[in-house]
Amino acid sequence: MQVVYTPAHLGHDVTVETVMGVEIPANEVAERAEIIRAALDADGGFERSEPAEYGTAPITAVHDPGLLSFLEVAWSEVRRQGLNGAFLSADTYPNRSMFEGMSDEAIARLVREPEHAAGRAGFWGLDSAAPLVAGTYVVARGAVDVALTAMDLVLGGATAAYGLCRPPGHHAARSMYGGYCFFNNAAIVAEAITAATGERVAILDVDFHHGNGTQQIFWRRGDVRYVSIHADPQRQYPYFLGRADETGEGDGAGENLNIPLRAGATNEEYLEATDRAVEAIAAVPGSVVVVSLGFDTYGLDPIGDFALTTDVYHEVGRRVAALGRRLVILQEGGYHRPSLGENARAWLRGAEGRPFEPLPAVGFTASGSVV
Ligand code: Q9C
Ligand code: ZN
Repeated sequence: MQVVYTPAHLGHDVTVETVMGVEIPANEVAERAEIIRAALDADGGFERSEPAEYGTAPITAVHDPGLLSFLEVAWSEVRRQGLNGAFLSADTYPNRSMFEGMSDEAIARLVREPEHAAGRAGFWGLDSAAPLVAGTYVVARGAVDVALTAMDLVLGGATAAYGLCRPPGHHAARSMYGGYCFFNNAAIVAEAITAATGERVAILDVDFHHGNGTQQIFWRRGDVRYVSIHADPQRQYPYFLGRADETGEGDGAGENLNIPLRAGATNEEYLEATDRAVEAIAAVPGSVVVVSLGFDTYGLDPIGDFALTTDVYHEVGRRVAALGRRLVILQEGGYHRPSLGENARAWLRGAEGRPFEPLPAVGFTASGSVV
């Protein structure tokens, strides 16, 4: 399988984030992509390719051009406005209750982008968990290029291709960034596939979190089926979307399937959910599936609460590939760095029908010697 990767992701150099007002070391860091890249190199069974450049047209096919313009200038505005923070996050958000009782016309007129960078971050952002830094815009554009390059490998005849996207994408909605995501790589690819082929497309989202952005973008679409297995939003981010009764509207009625799972979900429960998800995809026509692949479902993930082990990723990859459809596999989350490389190898080898044997763990001590 081809692995699309670019070292350009290093420019989105995030070191800290805030969670509920407390500063912590960032979860979505550059090392994640480097660990996966190194593990797939060490495997020997994967080939690497560089992304091509696709420009902004595929992005504005699913995102508000205003979001793109904001992200493009956000960091230079931070510095122009004399803000000295390590990253940009919002000051206030336009909470829906701020406008309670006002007419739709009034709201349409009043809810607009202010000048202050921290107000603009509130206008376009979902939460404080997507640190925006100097390199973010260029790197987020690069992640889209990685995803579209993987798509083109598949449209060109490959059975599957893997895009090592960083930053991830599935929390980004048409007019919103958030949750470590800036552009919705999977949604951009799904839209581009429908445009190129005229076929229906399915998106299977197996990140630990609900892909609220992907769901929102395709909510009314009859040609894109979104199926997601994730932590119940009663207890986990993004809290306000991801419940089982969200099924789509209009042409999209019945095209959205959410499978929320309990805390502590086991391999067995996860495979049951996988079978349901795969069945929902097999039920409608189409020859390509876009996979939003996250490893924050792993038992030791610092922000997840499932109990999965590496073996189950091999089996999930195998069951998804057994659909007999071509796969554009795009990296989303996964924050337990010691397991990321093996989990990615297991999933992708499963998708290729290859067996999985663990590679001996290689670590480095503080003095630099191999252990
Ligand atoms: N207590 C992705 O996995 N909130 N995004 C973390 C931890 C943000 C996750 C809070 C989670 C975003 C792509
Ligand atoms: Zn996630």
